[in-house]
Amino acid sequence: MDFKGADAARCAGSDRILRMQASPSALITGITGQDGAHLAEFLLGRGYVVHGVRLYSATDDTQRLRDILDHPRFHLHIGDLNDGGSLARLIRDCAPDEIYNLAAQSHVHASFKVPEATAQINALGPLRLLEAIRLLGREHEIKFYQASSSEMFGNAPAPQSEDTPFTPCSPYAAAKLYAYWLVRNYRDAYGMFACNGILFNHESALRGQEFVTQKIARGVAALASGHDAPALVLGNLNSRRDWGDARDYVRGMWMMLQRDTPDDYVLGTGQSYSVRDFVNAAFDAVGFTLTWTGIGVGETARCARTGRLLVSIDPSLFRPTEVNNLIADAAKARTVLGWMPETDFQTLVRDMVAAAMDNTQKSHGDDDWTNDNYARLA
Ligand code: NDP
Ligand code: GDR
Repeated sequence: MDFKGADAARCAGSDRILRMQASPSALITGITGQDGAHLAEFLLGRGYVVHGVRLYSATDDTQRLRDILDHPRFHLHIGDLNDGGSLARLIRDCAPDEIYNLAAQSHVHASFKVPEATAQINALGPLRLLEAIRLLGREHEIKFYQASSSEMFGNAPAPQSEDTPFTPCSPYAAAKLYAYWLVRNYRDAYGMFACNGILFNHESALRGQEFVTQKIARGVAALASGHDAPALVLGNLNSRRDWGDARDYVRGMWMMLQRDTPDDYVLGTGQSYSVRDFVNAAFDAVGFTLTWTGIGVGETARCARTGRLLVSIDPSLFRPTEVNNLIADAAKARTVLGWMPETDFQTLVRDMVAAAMDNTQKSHGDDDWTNDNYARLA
């Protein structure tokens, strides 16, 4: 071995020893999103050094990270799933023990409008990450988590488990399915510790406002506050989802990477509710009872007491193809990982509406809001 090689081996060896003694470290792509923020907080709580990857942005996109930005074990880096070089550099420089690939164009309806961009990020992005790990020679050191999705099941009969055949119904789901198979292939071909978490819908106060749960929570809070808010305009009310709490799901991601062998796991609650159920529960949380009339795009909901219009339908919000009914069979995660969700549907809805209320209240400077206030205004 020449001097350079011996020196490099010594450095690599001491680096490994240092890392064994130091805190575990994780690289999270999609750090500015809902799951990125919750996972970072969870891992910091477990003593990790956390490297978060965000897109370059001229505006401040770190709102969800405000509580951890100054944490001494948290580091923010610029990177892009569309830029393989940036990913390789980050993996080399941060030398993480675990990588969580959460970055995505994550909006299903938007994927019909920007299918090529969606494929670049959601399908080829994970490929770039896996190749970077392999080309850096770290395929036997880094554990890799891929954010796969229940959308990959499409309209396969419910409940859906790891053994259910996939029938993707959108460019988003098709791109995620490519990444899913890639993870399995890199596991088999190169012996990588790579896992797919096939996660059903999970929500929180940090959920993006374009997703239906947050749209409903914020719309209800605005209507309940009485600040001249317009009625909530929604698309398909009949689709059913298995909605859980994001904080339960980021714990599940971590649990997958703590096993001795890599595998794929479904995470979900096993309960499904329609979008209409979510609307009813959200209005119920502020003391409104709804009266529904009409069918299809003519359906509306009014306040049962005052007759005020609260919900109407816009056909442009329907998707070209819809996923009708998702219900998780998470038995494998329960038995192998010991994972169980801790928040039920009613609590999730109430928490999201309460958080939306707080925001509405702060932005309008109100200070005395109770359910009775809201009910009086309806
Ligand atoms: P979000 O949409 O909240 O977050 C996605 C993140 O990816 C954002 O930080 C976004 O940055 C970032 N991003 C987008 N494009 C790129 C890119 N080219 N390079 C680097 N980063 C990029 O999603 P969630 O947190 O809800 O979901 C996390 C992951 O889990 C996603 O992959 C999603 O598809 C998947 N998933 C989510 C489920 C859910 O119910 N939440 C269920 C199953 C799977 P910016 O905000 O700046 O655009
Ligand atoms: P989804 O979440 O597509 O399941 O993907 P979303 O909240 O967008 O839609 C859920 C259901 O609600 C119906 N819907 C509406 N949806 C939105 N966004 N806006 C509306 O106004 C509206 N009205 C009705 C939709 O048609 C759909 O049936 C989420 C994302 O987080 C993905 O990244 C993730 O992979 C899956 O969950 C699991």
